[in-house]
Amino acid sequence: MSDATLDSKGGAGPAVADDPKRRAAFDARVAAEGKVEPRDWMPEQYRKTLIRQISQHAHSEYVGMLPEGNWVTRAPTLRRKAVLLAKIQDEAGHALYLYGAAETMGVSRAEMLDALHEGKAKYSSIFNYPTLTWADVAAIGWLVDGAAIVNQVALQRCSYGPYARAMVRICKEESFHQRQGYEAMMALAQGSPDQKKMAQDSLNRWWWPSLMMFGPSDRDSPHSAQNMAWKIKRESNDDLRQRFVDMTVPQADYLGLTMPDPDLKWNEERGHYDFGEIDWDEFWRVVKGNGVCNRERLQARRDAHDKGAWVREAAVAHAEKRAARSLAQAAE
Ligand code: FAQ
Repeated sequence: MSDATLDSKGGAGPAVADDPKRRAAFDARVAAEGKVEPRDWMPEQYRKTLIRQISQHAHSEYVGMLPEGNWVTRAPTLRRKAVLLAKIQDEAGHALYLYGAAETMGVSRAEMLDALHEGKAKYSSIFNYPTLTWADVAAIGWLVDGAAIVNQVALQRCSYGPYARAMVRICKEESFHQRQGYEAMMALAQGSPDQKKMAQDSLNRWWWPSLMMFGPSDRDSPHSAQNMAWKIKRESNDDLRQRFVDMTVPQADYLGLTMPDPDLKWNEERGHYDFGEIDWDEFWRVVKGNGVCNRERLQARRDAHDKGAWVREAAVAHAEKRAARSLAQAAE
């Protein structure tokens, strides 16, 4: 990206002058549910917002491999290990689709990764919690992938074409992730008393952080109004969170597990579950880099990046050698 620079939040893009005529055409296309494609004119703020959101989303998939990776060598059976490995590889694939989608907006992968490694770009708060037991791997599949799907199904209708299309495949894969997590949780919940206790403990620790994945409440969400108007976001943080609660409570009931929320109850009038207040102090603490695992996660990513430097250098050297060879052949 030669003509674009990253701002402090990882936003980028060439300086495109606002143009009322093009702006009106853009607004009309978005209003008519048309897709915006990479070569189309778009407001500079639309581009920056999408680079921020898509790159944060990519970083979440990328960092999100770490908590589960912690259990690959300790999965209880060969079958569980094979499934877990496949799932983690899927997350790496999701990061790649998403980095690719963000690149179509004129930011390079190296710039996005620098922003992550320097702590300038965010990634989902959920991945800053530790995976203490095997049940946490099950809980991630059931709850974290479950929450991710609810959010991402809505993003399939995002106005930016490459992001919306990436979401279609990602949702299919997340759906398999959620099912395998629920199935692993069921094995524990229906197992020995110790296994059931482990499942319950895991639900107790992951429930509230999963609700935080949907972001701040609508009244405290600075980006929501503009993102909804541009149809980047199709449903509000609170509406999606409510959908996740309504969907997940019966699943916990079926497992015979108890939600760690004394205020949780069905509200006949609303047709939804009421639930307790989220600890927003904890949310912002984690988002600002001070959760239990923030430092460890970033260090792990930086180390992996440094260790992979020789691969990137070798790939570039190989590409240069091939290019030089074809030039020489063409000159013969
Ligand atoms: N964590 O005004 P809003 C997954 C930030 S994928 C950290 O509401 P917006 C797969 C937000 O960025 C999970 N930061 O912002 C998997 C903004 O910060 P900024 C990731 C958060 O964008 C499963 C500020 O707070 N999914 O799990 C969080 O309109 C298992 C104000 O917030 C996505 O990224 C948070 N939870 O709405 C992988 C989906 N929430 O930039 C491995 C795409 C908010 O102003 C294993 N993203 N913030 O400094 C979105 O849908 C939206 O960006 C939201 C936030 C809903 C996350």
